[in-house]
Amino acid sequence: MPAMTAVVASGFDFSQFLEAGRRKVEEALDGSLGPERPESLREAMRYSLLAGGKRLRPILCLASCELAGGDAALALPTATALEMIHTMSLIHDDLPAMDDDDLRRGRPTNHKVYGEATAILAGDALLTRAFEMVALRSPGVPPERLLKVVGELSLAAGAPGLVGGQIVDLASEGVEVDLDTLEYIHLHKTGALLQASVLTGALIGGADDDLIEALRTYSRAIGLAFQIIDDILDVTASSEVLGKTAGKDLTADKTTYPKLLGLEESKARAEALVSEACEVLNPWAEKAQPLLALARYITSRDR
Ligand code: GRG
Repeated sequence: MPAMTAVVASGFDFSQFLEAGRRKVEEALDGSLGPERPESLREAMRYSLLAGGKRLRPILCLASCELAGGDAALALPTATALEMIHTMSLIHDDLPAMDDDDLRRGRPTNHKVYGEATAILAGDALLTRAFEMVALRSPGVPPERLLKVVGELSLAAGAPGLVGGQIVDLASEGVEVDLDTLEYIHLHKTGALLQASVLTGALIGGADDDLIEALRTYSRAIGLAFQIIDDILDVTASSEVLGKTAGKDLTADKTTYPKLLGLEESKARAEALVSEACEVLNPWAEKAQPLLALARYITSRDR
């Protein structure tokens, strides 16, 4: 069990919150697929989507919707969409043309089981289903809010986000990379979708401009912190615990925070970012307990 059992001083039980969130998300994900044809496509989509994972992005989305005063149930289709985009990015990232990995979420990667062509198409189908979830399967949310959600998801998934970050990441293998470039990679490859997770929830919940601005700062900081910790875990944790191949950054000759700054300084950076993220939510202190605890979880997690 990862380090997630802390009960925050106010009586907020983070462990319970996380478990309840995960259950809700798992159920929604399970009901989100179908009726894809042929069956092999649906199987490949389900294989990766329902393979577990921390479900951090959908949980951030639901928590942020509630902080904005919205009903989290209305954000569930978008939360599902975020996990679909994330899963697609993992399937594509594992392909031989990218990170070329054979272990993900504790099981063989999608292309190892279904072949490269089906894995690419299963990722494509998840990406497009994500937008379907928002546009066609989000009853009760005003269309103007959904339009903004579609905008945020497009920016996060495309060239201004994941794709842009991934391209620079791939181009940086075996090359000396400075801290600015590394931050660019982390903020785009990983941070963009975490930021979209927080912002889309807030938009659905009807957040005002002040809260959106604060959440923009919060999510940028936790997004960067998340990837710094990912870099650290790649060095310090085992493949068994991570559910993916440990030590991959070294093998692929990637520049990481530990490589540039060392383990201690990298951890300190991540912790400083989390403090910054929490501080900006001060005006919403009590209602923001879930987001504050999620930020702290990012630096205390062990997988
Ligand atoms: C095709 C539109 C399109 C985009 C794909 C392949 C790609 C572009 C981007 C790669 C993005 C990527 C895989 C970034 C790494 C992000 C990361 C830290 C993943 C691990 O997230 P966790 O720890 O994993 O939340 P779980 O399994 O817990 O969900």
